[in-house]
Amino acid sequence: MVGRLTQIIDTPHPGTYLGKGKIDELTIRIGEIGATLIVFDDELSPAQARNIEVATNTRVMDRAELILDIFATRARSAEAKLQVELAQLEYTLPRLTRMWTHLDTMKGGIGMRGPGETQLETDRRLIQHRIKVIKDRLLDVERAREVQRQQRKSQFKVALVGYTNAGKSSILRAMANDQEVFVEDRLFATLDPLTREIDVGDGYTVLLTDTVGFIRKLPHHLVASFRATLAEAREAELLLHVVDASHPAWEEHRDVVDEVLAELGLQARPTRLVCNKMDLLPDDERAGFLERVHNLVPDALFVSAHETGGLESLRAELVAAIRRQRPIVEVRLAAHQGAVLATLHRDGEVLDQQSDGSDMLITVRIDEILAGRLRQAGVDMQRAAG
Ligand SMILES: Nc1nc2c(ncn2[C@@H]2O[C@H](COP(=O)(O)OP(=O)(O)OP(=O)(O)O)[C@@H](O)[C@H]2O)c(=O)[nH]1
Ligand SMILES: [Mg+2]
Repeated sequence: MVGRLTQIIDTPHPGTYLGKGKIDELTIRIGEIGATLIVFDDELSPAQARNIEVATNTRVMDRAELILDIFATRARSAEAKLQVELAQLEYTLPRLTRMWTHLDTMKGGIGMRGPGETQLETDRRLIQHRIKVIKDRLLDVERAREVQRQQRKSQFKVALVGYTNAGKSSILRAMANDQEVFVEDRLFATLDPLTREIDVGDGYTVLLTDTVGFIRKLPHHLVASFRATLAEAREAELLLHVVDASHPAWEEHRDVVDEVLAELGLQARPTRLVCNKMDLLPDDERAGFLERVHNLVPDALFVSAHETGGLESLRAELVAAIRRQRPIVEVRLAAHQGAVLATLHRDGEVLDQQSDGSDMLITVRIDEILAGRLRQAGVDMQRAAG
């Protein structure tokens, strides 16, 4: 970066975002420092970007395009690559004319079609076709995922969500004791949802899923194309909202994440706030931080993915959540209740099965929905200890 220019504006200029004076100032600065690219930390309309490019004679990139570029370099799985490409194409479509401005001069007289225009239409069609192909492929991936999900139906599902760089992958890595989980000190290290089975102690396991990080002013194309990926989060019975406790703007980050969760229709999902990187908080800030969080979110957890034992409170909370949401029951079935037995095996997690005379005694972990169904059907069922 060679320079920075800021302006506080109530309403951006519809044509050029910045006012005329600021555009002139920008043009002069560009000439002085020899900048070759202008990056705007906001989303520009296609026309605004084009007008600024023309006025300054310099390539313009807005916040959305920059984030899309970063995503493109991070995408590793075929699915993530498709999602990023889709978002990029959808971003490009209304901006196509910009690329053909150099052909404007070749345009003929009034009412004639210039070569630029024809090319533009061809490009538009090609892009629209490609968008359709990608959407179809993503649907296939989504179906395959759905099958996988069905197979893991009975397990307790938890998803890590949060602002980029909060430490979601680090938590998954530490909990799963899996060094292959990718962690890096950069934005959007994770694009693909990754699920690991985690032993949380006391004989309980959970399926923990890591998800793509959120960011302020996330381009809406990206939110749309990552909706499928975030379907994993939608499946979760518990969301762990991870924040970086050492980041000065953590409260703002938390609000952004809450907004995106609401956009995804997940605002009512059981959620725990997990304040990570507690090891980075200076001692003199610790008390103030704890008090602030306790006032905002009384049941928040405080953890460190880097310290030994730094995730114990989270493990304990996961055990407690399973106990609350997934009780283990003992079911007594008579010989004629084979259908119930089949249901327990299909929708529950059978832990033990013994015969008691002509009856069957089954110890099974079930969710509230199945418990309700069994109760209604008058099945002999008792909550087991543990
Ligand atoms: N000191 C300290 N650093 C941490 C902790 N947790 C994560 N980090 C560091 O924070 C950075 C980001 O960690 P990630 O786990 O990649 O963060 P993320 O939330 O998965 O980020 P995205 O995938 O970009 O959304 C890495 O450099 C980690 O080593 C922690 O508890 N303490
Ligand atoms: Mg990550």
